[in-house]
Amino acid sequence: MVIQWFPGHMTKALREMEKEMKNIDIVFYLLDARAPLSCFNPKLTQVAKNKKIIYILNKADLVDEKDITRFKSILQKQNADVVALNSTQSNSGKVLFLSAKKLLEEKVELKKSKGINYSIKVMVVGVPNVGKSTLINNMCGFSKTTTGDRPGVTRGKQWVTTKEGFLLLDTPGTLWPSFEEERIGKNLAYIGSIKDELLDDLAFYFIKDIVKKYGDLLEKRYDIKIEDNCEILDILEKICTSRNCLLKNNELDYDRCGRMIIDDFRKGRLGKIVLD
Ligand SMILES: Nc1nc2c(ncn2[C@@H]2O[C@H](COP(=O)(O)OP(=O)(O)O)[C@@H](O)[C@H]2O)c(=O)[nH]1
Ligand SMILES: [Mg+2]
Repeated sequence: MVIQWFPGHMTKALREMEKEMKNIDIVFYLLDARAPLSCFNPKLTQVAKNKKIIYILNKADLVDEKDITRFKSILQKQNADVVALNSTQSNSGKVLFLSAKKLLEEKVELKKSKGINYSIKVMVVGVPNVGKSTLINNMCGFSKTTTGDRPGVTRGKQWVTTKEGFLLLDTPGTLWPSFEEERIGKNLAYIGSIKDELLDDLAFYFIKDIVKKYGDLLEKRYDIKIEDNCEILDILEKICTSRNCLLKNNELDYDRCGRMIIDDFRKGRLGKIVLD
């Protein structure tokens, strides 16, 4: 599978984030809990260097607790705070105020001693579609920024203030010019960080990548039976047939079927699946 995309506007966004970084106290680095290691953007990590970081395993509701524990222990090796979150659950973002305040206690206290009521400034970063805007809305307690289940919904600079006196900066999702491994690119595509129009046969590769570990989830969701050594195309065909994905001439509609499978995965309807 060849993944092509044009990171031009993302390069610009990264440059703007780099400029803004000097005003920032802390970075909330969002990672999709289903593929957190694939979500690590080397460019972003570079931009956020020397900053206090909280890693957020977002969409934690879509994975098992044991995977959260595994990812937490990997990330904690980087000497950073890690918080698992479901940003769609109201008030779940509250824990982040506490974590951030703790990390910045010294600065806030110092300002206080000078009579300044300091607002902690947070930059919220992560690949497209990881839930940045959803988290910000959650922390504000109402819908301030635009969210959507596709990359590139957030454009331009958006600061918002919370009741707790935090200033949050939403940022456009950023990718990077080349993936070290094809697997990373594919994982980012499955979780919706890369525009779907750029990808052919996504569902084919998705099934191929997960069938060994999660074949039973496919069987259950689509009411099919997957024999050992079954070809991937056969599995797609079974799903097509079972879901009645047909073209006008009664041929199987693999495209529609593929979109359905990917959408089911993204919304968590297939069950709890991790890719990393
Ligand atoms: N299940 C689940 N879905 C989430 C979570 N956070 C965000 N989403 C969904 O992911 C999609 C992308 O969210 P958005 O905030 O626009 O991502 P952004 O591109 O990083 O700003 C939306 O459909 C959200 O409803 C979460 O914690 N759990
Ligand atoms: Mg957004």
